[in-house]
Amino acid sequence: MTLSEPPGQPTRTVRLLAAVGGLIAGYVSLAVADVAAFWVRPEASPVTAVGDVVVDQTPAAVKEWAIREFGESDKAVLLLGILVILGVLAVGIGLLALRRRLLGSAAVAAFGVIGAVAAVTRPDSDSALDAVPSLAGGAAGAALLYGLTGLLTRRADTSSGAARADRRSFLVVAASAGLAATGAAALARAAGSPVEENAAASRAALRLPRPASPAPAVPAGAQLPVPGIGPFVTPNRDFYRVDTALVVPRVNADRWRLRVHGSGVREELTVTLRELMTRRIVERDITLACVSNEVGGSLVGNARWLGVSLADLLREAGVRPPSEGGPADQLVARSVDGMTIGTPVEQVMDGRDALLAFGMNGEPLPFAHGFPVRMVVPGLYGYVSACKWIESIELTTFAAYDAYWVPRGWAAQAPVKTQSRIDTPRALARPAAGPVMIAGVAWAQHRGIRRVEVRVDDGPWQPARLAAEDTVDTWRQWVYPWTATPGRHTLTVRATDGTGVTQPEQRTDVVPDGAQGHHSVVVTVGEG
Ligand SMILES: Nc1nc2c(c(=O)[nH]1)N[C@H]1C(S)=C(S)[C@@H](COP(=O)(O)O)O[C@H]1N2
Ligand SMILES: [Mo]
Repeated sequence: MTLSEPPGQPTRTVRLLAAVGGLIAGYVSLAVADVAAFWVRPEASPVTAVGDVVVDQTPAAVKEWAIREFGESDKAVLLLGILVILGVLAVGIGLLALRRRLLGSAAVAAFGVIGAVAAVTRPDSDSALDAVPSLAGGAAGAALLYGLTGLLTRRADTSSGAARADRRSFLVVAASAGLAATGAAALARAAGSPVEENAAASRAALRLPRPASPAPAVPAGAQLPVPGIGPFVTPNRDFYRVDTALVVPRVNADRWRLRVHGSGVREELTVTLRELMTRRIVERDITLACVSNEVGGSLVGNARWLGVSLADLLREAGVRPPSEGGPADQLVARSVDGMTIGTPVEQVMDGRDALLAFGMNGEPLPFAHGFPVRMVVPGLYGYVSACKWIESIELTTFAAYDAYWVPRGWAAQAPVKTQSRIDTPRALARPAAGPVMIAGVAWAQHRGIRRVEVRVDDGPWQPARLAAEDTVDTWRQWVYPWTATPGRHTLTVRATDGTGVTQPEQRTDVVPDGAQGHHSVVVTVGEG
């Protein structure tokens, strides 16, 4: 024993090892829970369940900030944040265990209980089994920490040979547990989750029916031959993704059901995917936009959807829109992960192509985009229309029910606002003087785009050339050939929709019902 280390005070080495012990115990807890969740239900893993709770409790302003700062990586950032916090707590628990061995282990177990409570109280949890992964992880971590701390505290005399041997055992046990947990997690991942396997198989086996009502052919002139404008049809792999799901739900199409019920439903319906596919199949090009899309942003995409008419299905159930005296003005779609999306019944039944879609650009919906079935309604932002992984539709009223985003500060009703975006030249580009194509897209779903104009600096608004219109439900490309002169220039675009209304200049926030304002980019033109 050295003079600087009075008896009973653990040495720095021992404290360091205790911290490592805490981290390893935490890591093993998560890995064990993850492996168990693979078998029970991937969404029941504690980090996902707690993350889901955080997502649900996050105020609109923070969500908006997260999307702005991190875009589609917002979920990865959240999970990383949770892991960092858990790491810090694990170090603290490791050090605590050095003094209060049982209390340290109890703390690890308590985290397991927190994870279990989060997992079973998620809206998509329908079984107490969802508690198992967190509890198993907590128990494994608690036991490991108890054992490891024992090796550190067994001998009061930390400098004796026996104590050194204990520390070696500590390292061996810690490393073996860490490696075993990593190996088990890797094996589980490689083997694939048995819960998910049948979902993937059901998607692979799905044959899309031919449309009785095909989408009108896209006019050849809808895609402008200008480098730098995105494709008219957004490929599935590039299609933006926005949802609250930390783990993408993987629904087995063979077990999928959609229930239609509620106020004004004469005959409650439950349909399978097979039944849906025997109905009149409709194919349409529809541009989908997110309310969180900033002016100039990329949370918008255009796809060819295959599905059935939602209005037809509702009529069959006896539903009438409010204009025909129906009692329900809101349709609440609910997804398998508990999301609720409220859509005006009037718009769904006013003749527009509101779809229950199962196909996207020629393939079954990708899991991330709502497999097996989602809603798509032209002219409404995704959060009030485009429910993915849909499992029920309830007819109710806006007065009686607030869907998920409404208490979080977003409008209950949100038609898409007219928007236009400059895709090329990019912001801060340095084109050479001479001819430069200014080009991009404009959208005002279900109203259509009548005119796009471009302004250079403070000059007059000049008409851009519009690409051929596909339908009023799709975006429209435009191009303005500019003769660029040397120096710094601000390029601005504005669109006028099919009703003759031009985008206002004033920028507004995306909350509560979508951003307004003109998109502009600043470029510096070099000498020709
Ligand atoms: N189940 C579920 N459906 C959802 C959401 C969600 O979080 N959960 N997000 C909505 C939002 S905000 C948008 S913009 C669209 C995005 O659809 P996409 O991810 O296929 O582009 O899905 C909508 N449908
Ligand atoms: Mo959205």
